[in-house]
Amino acid sequence: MTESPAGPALEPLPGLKLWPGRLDAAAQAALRDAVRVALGTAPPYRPVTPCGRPMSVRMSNLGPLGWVADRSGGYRYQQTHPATGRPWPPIPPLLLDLWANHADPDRPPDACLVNLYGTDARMGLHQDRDEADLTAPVLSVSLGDTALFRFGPAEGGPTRSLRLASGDVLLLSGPARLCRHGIDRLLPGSSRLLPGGGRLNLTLRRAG
Ligand code: MD3
Ligand code: FE
Repeated sequence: MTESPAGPALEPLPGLKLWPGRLDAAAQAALRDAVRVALGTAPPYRPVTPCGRPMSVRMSNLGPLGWVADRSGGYRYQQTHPATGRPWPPIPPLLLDLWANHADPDRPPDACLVNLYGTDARMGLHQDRDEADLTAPVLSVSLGDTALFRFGPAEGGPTRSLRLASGDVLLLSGPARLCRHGIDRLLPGSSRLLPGGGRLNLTLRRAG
């Protein structure tokens, strides 16, 4: 697997660590292809928020548990795809290796949320708190077009933004685990990795 220099290049908030370009072009293409195959049996769909609004980001999941949302059940993790009723496909080994190297070698992830952004998709500021153990880290991998990622302290207050480019890996641990965050917009045309453009974000978690 592709190795990069030892520590994270950036730690803009305590516990928020960024490895820019952690995956080289070959690793990005291999991961893109593995996810594309997996999504053949777990088709991306637009989750509907409890207030009835379809999200602009399309989602699917990999691994034993997947994050889902709908009008009736709210936000939760479940073992099956809401439309097909089938178990989610496995998490690709490359992602499990990244987790072992950067997050926690002793406790593997049991969920990988797949977020697909079209040119106009966005994700509003939120906290991730549907996981059973909120002390376990989250690891995010970005592929495709660069995104403007916004983040700020859990308690509220000023936010900052950061570009997440294809191949970047972000770790949210400790004090950053409950930070508020979202995606303001994409920079269209910034990557040629995904046919037709757009962005693919993979977040590894311990959900159960
Ligand atoms: C900070 N995804 O899936 S990745 C999400 O780019 C999510 O699709 C965004 O927010 C995306 O929940 C941002 C960076 C990220 C992911 C998970 C986090 C930041 C996080 C969990 C806790 C704190
Ligand atoms: Fe999030």
